Amino acid sequence: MTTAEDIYARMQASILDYDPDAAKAAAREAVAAGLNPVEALEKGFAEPLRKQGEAFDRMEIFLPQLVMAADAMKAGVALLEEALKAGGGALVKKGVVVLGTVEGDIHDIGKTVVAAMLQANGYEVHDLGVEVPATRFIQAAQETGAHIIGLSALLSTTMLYQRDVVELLRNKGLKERYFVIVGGAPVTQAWADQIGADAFARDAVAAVRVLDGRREEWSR
Ligand code: B1M
Repeated sequence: MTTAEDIYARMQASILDYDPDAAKAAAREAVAAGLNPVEALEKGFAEPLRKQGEAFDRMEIFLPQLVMAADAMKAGVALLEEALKAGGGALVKKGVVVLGTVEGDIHDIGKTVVAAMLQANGYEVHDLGVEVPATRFIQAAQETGAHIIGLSALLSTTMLYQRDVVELLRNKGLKERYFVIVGGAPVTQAWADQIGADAFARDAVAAVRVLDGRREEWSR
């Protein structure tokens, strides 16, 4: 009998082997077996991808291999996305979010997962993509009537652009109008406090929990 651990092992192997077809097949298996898509994503794909990042750091693998590992994960995530979105089934629209990866940063996997989880839990999400300039976040928030601006950053250099967005909002007298949530691998609660963001979330599940828990602040 195939267990969840067998499926996770196949998912992990697909990332370590840089094999998008195997990633898709394993993700399909995870969905068919009814595994929790959040857990499958974390154990099956995110853990081995982080291992690849560490190997890259130690110069055991090179950038093209890291790109191939990420591409394999993206192929698998695309199949899990529907299951992630179906998970919440919320009928009430809780709020409008504009979300993107900040200027200078091309990492989009975590941001896409956050977008899927928020959508699954009743938020209307406008995903602005990657390398989004501060002015674009604000323009999109105004155009969509957003309550929340979500800023993802994966590099210790680009997290500085999260601060730029908060500062630009302040300079335009718009800071009180939007609830700003920040996240990404190098981002911490201390950083969020330092730059004056309203909230920090460590992962996609926490992002939903934080926004759900603080609704009165951003619907003010
Ligand atoms: Co990059 N990269 N990378 N990379 N990469 C990191 C971030 C790094 C830690 C790897 C390492 O060296 N060990 C390192 C950063 C070091 C630092 O600044 N401290 C690094 C580097 C250096 C670079 C380049 C500069 C390498 C180079 O060119 N020399 C370059 C940067 C290019 C650029 O952006 N300008 C680069 C490029 C790439 C690839 C293109 C190869 C690829 C990205 C492909 C893609 O996204 N399409 C890549 C990858 C895959 C990684 C690692 C290995 C994995 C990132 C990932 O997708 N994780 C990463 C190592 C690591 O993170 N430990 C690394 C899986 C994803 C599900 O998790 O993105 O953390 P994550 O998202 C989570 C949470 O962070 C959180 O929820 C998500 C889901 O649970 N979250 C939020 C994220 N955003 C949020 C927003 C929120 C709330 C929560 O609210 C709004």
